[in-house]
This record gives sequence, C-alpha cells and structure tokens, in this order.
Amino acid sequence: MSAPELDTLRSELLEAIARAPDLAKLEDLRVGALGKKGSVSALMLKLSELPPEARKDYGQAVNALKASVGEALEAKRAELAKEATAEKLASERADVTLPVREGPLAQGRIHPVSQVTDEITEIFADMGFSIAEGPDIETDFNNFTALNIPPEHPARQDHDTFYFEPGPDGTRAVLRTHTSPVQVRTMLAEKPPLRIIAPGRVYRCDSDQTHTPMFHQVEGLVIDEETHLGHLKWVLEEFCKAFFEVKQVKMRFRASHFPFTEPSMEVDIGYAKVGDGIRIGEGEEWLEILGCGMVHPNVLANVGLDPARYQGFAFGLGIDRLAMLKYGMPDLRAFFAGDLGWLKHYGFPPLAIPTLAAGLSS
Ligand code: 2NM
Repeated sequence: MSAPELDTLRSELLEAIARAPDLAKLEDLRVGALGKKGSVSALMLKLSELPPEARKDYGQAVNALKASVGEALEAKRAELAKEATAEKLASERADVTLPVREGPLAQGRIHPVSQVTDEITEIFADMGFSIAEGPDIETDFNNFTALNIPPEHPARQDHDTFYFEPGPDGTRAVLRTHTSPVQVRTMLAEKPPLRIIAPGRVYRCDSDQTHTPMFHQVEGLVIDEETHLGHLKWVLEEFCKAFFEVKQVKMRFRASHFPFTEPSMEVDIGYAKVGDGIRIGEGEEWLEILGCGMVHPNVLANVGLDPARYQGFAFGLGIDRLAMLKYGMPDLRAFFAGDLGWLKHYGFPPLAIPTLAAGLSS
C-alpha cells in the first residue's frame, strides 16, 4: 500500500472515529482497525511482501498510522465517557430539598379507643397501678357469682349477657359483661396489697344509637388493710384532672347500687356548654362518667380474702364514652364501622404516645 493510500485510510478512520456516537460503536471501530484482523494490523502483515529496502519506511508509516488512530480512539473514548457520565448524572439528579416521602408511620392512625386506653393506663400507671388482663370468654363464676351476683340474681338480666352453650358440667361460659372478672382472677392469684386496673373489651347484647354489643371498659381495684373511701375519691379526682387536662374538676358522688360494692356510687363531673362544644370541670351541667364503691365483703370472701382484715375500693368506666367526650366525636357507632375516612379524621399519629410528662394529648 502506497503512502497516499495510507493517508486515505487514515482520514477514513479518523473521520469514522470523530463521528462515533457512543462507546460501543467506538469499540467496534477499534477492533476493525487495530484488532488482530483489523485494517491497520493487516497492513503490518504486508511488510514481508515488500523488498527489504522499502520495509523500513513502510513500517514507520504504518506505525505512525497506528499511533495516530490509537490517539484518536483514546481521545474520543475520553470524550464519550465524559458525556455518558454527564448524562447519567443528569438522569439521576435528586432534589434534596423536596420533603421526605410519607411512609406508613406518617399515614397510619391509632384508633381513638386505643389512644384513650393508653391515656387512661398512663395516668393510673403513674399513680402506681399495674395493668391486669384476662380472657374475653369467662366462666360464669368469674363474671357473676364471685362478684356477688348468684344465679337467679336479677342483675344477670340487666347485663344482657352473651352465653355459650352449657358444658358437660352444666355451666355456661360467657362473653365477659365487664372487666371485673380480671379483678377476681387477680384477687384469687395474688395477696394484697393490690393496686390494678383492667382495660379491655366487654360484651352486652344491646345495640342502638348509644350502645354497641362490644365496647371498652377500664376497671380499677385497690385492696389493702386500711384502704377507704377517701383514697377512692382522691384517685378519681386525680384521674379526672389528668384525663381532661384541667387544673380543677367539679365532681359529684351520688349514692347508687351495684351488687359487688357497698356502699356504691355513681360519679358525675361538672361541665359547661360553650357554643357547639362543652368545657369539662366547671359549669352547672352534670355528666355521669363512672361507677365505684367499696368492694362488697361477700366479694372478698368469695375470692378467699378475709373481709375482717382487708377492704378496698373498685371503679369502672366506659372508654368509648370518655373518648367521645374528650375528643368531640358525636357518633359511637362510627367507632366500629372500619371507615378509613373517619379514622383519618379522628385517629392519632402512631408516635403521639400519651405521656404525662409531655401532656397527654399534645
Ligand atoms: C363498677 C362499679 C363499681 C368493680 C368491682 C370490682 C370487684 F371485682 F372488685 F368487685 N371490680 N369492678 C366495680 C365497682 C365496677 O363499674 C361501673
């Protein structure tokens, strides 16, 4: 191949390299020119066909061609690699000033019943109460008999009980109508002094605007040798102030009757109507929020405690009603409808954990 022909090949190759659109095409060109069977490598093989005196010039010319093609390839490779990096960076650009995408923690909501249960347990835990739990399906003894409600007692009708089919021994299991059987279990299992609350689901066969067949209660129990009504009053006052997050609360203890306490009382708190809402703790209106009393000596005897040595108080309140009151939720039945729109509106962020230190609901 003559010198002009080498020049033509050089300009063809350099032009093709200059036009290479990407790294893959450039590699094809490299193989086609400098590879083992490439056009430039083939020229070197021709060396042996030349007369010895021509070999030196030819060899130098081919080497110069090889060098300039190699340089052009390397320069183009660097250029294309830089472009490719710039393109990748542009396509992967992230705006770090955008807000963090919301995950389940931001979207999920805690049901008001769960939140208010946590608020209530936090308050009593702070006063030194332990949390006790028991099964939803209870024995007739734990739910009724031990609580001074023997068979044929009229209070059994009041409770609208869900009964199971009788077992081999003739007794019927029940869906607990209150959480008091948890107190019974605790008194049977542990020695006083006792200071517990029992939050949980309870069941009554009753369903209308203000009653659902399943609802939630917290009951409390304190048993010791000198526990008296003054202690009960203090505990409930402290509870009401903490729960409604007010400095003072007006309370009224009305004589009432429960089979499991003597004396028994119902407790009202004072409130005032303000516009569409209410303000708890002051005002001329009364709202019943819980029942309480001194544990009946028969109950103590039924669980093996000596009524001459031990006495104590108990109380019970409805969580659902307290939640409606505190957070202004008008419709009880919406609590159990599984409506995501309702939960988005009335639910609580999962990290809004109630603590007394931080303010229960702040
Ligand atoms: C209430 C009202 C009054 C109560 C009594 C007991 C027990 F087990 F100690 F006898 N537990 N809970 C009680 C007393 C519950 O709810 C309105």
